[in-house]
Amino acid sequence: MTATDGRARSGVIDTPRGQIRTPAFMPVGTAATVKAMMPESVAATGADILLGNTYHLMLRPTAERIAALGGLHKFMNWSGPILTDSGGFQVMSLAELRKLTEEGVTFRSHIDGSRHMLSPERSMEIQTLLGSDIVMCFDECPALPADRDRIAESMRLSMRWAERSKEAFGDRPGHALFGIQQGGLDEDLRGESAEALQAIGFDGYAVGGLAVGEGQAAMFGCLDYAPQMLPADKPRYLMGVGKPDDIVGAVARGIDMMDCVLPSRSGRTGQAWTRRGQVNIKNARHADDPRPLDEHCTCPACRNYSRAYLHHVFRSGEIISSMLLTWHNLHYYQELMAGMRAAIAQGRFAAFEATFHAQRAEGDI
Ligand code: PRF
Ligand code: ZN
Repeated sequence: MTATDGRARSGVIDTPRGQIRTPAFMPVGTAATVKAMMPESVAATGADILLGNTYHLMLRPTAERIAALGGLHKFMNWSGPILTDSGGFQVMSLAELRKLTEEGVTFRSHIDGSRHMLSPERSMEIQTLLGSDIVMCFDECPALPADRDRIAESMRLSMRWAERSKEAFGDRPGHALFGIQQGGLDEDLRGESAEALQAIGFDGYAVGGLAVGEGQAAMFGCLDYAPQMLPADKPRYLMGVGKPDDIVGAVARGIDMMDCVLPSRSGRTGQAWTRRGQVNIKNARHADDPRPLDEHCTCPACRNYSRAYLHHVFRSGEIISSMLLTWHNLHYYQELMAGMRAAIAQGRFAAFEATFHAQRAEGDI
């Protein structure tokens, strides 16, 4: 950690594959690609690290095939750090015929119906085969709302799985293993989970189990206490978050890393994110507009194309529409992170937050 401002932190995580400047946003490269982007373009937006998924890659093309081809970095042509999620969360949201036991989870692939198994041991094996730099523990994330007994039982299972994950991960210099705090919106359960993880000992700690339907106010309520329960001298990663205002609020509460499909996914559905909020490029009001999406943005979509063009290629279903809007959205997210890092370093994070909200309140021009 090089600077703090209130609860917000900024710093650098050193890995053998390069530095991760924090607060960091990790673009999602689920299927060994950040959809619609060349890896060098993703790097040009300012991303230091990508996220990959155990669940998708184990099904297709398989972890064993990627390992035989030299690992995920070489396979997808990304030389920077990669964090991989452990698969449990994706099994619960995507797979069919899931069966959860103490051992792990069996399920059918959403692609071809084939049967598979994931456990802490198998998840560690797959993430090792992929060559992941930051490996996530195998956990279970219950959907909210759920009753307290269900959340407690699930969290304790995740803590037993965290211990098995650590044992199976072993000692791998240059590779990190992160624990995942669970416990829903219950402060005592979050505390119990944080203690269990610290007793095992991890290189970093994630806050899991949020952004699963509880809403921003409830999520921020939990983030008012949950990150502080985790060690101050290790990275804190909020999984699967979020919209720009979620990200700013999370950083204000002590989060260092985040990932979300939102900037890339919404780029493919005609949604752009700018300093002034959300813009739907499909809207007819853009059809004759010669101005860029955001006159202050330096991304290729804003430097070289009009709103009218972006509107036209989206309406025509042209591939360049996804490419340009995804690039813009990822660029905007990385600029937001860079702005927060600078503000924290200079002790003006509160002013940064105020400007961020004021600009959004003005709305799209
Ligand atoms: N656990 C894991 N991955 C996740 C989550 C979790 O709780 C979430 C919750 N927002 C997103 N991705 N392993
Ligand atoms: Zn732009």
